[in-house]
Amino acid sequence: MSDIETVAEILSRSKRTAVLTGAGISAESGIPTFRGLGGLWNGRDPMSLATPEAFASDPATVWEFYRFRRDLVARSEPNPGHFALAELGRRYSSNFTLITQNVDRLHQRAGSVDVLELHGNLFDVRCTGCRQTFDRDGVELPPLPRCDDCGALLRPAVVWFGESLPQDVWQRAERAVEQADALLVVGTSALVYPAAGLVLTAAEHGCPVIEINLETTALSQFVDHALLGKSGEILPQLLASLPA
Ligand code: BV8
Ligand code: ZN
Repeated sequence: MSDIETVAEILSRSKRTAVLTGAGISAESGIPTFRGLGGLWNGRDPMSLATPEAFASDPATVWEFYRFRRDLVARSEPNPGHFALAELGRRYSSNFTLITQNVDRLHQRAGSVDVLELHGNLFDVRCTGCRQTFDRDGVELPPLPRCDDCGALLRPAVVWFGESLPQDVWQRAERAVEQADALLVVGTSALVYPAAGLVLTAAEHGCPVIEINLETTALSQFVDHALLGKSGEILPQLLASLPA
């Protein structure tokens, strides 16, 4: 286990920093983690709902799941961990890439810009007919929302299990990690691929990997420095230890 000063030293020397976040960074905002949604939502495993098959067979229930999460996130606020990463991004400016698996947009609400959303977001919707994407942030959606243009069913603009990630976003994330000289991995169980593979990519390129998590994870063996604890506490401490 490392300490904050060691990690701050690595970050202060880094010329190109990449960060990969997961649901854990939003936990202190009151948003249950993906595997921590009590593990169940209305008795259903979120994993069984976040699939094209579930949407095809029971769109109303899948939409109920996503409306529940949209409402929860809309009532939540970014926490000090999100704000610390936004400040880190401002200090590193062009040589800082924030990659997230999260769909809650709390990074953007905390001030982070150019966030690479590997799994989409809860606020855009996509038409299953004409494929257009619409911003429905702040909009109360009906049980089965339909496209104003073609009348087909709208779906959440998230990447479901079994669906491929947006190619342009994925390629930018891969390139950022390949070129990084420090990778910060925050609040992810590192079980979902290809996102978790970014950590292996960094390790293969000899990039120091720093993990911030409450516990060890599937990828802790590839990590050079582990800071165990809450990201909402550790990230501000890390920021405070960096030269201003
Ligand atoms: C793909 C959007 C192929 C939706 C998400 C069989 C069939 C099909 C595919 C597969 C298969 N087997 C494997 C796969 C691949 C599959 C996969 O990886 N499955 C896993 C479960 C084994 N991946 C896919 O399907 C991907 N697509 O492979 O496509 C393909 C290729 C070409 C053409 C066609 C297809 C798509 C994956 C994307 C799925 N969508 N989200 C939605 O959100 O509803 S993933 C979902 O899990 C969330 O986005 C979440 O971010 C993500 C990962 O979870 P974590 O973020 O890590 O969250 P988790 O709860 O797990 O962990 C939280 C962590 O935080 C814990 O470690 C905890 O200790 C820590 N923590 C908690 N509190 C704090 C904290 N840390 C610090 N501070 C705290 N306070
Ligand atoms: Zn349409």
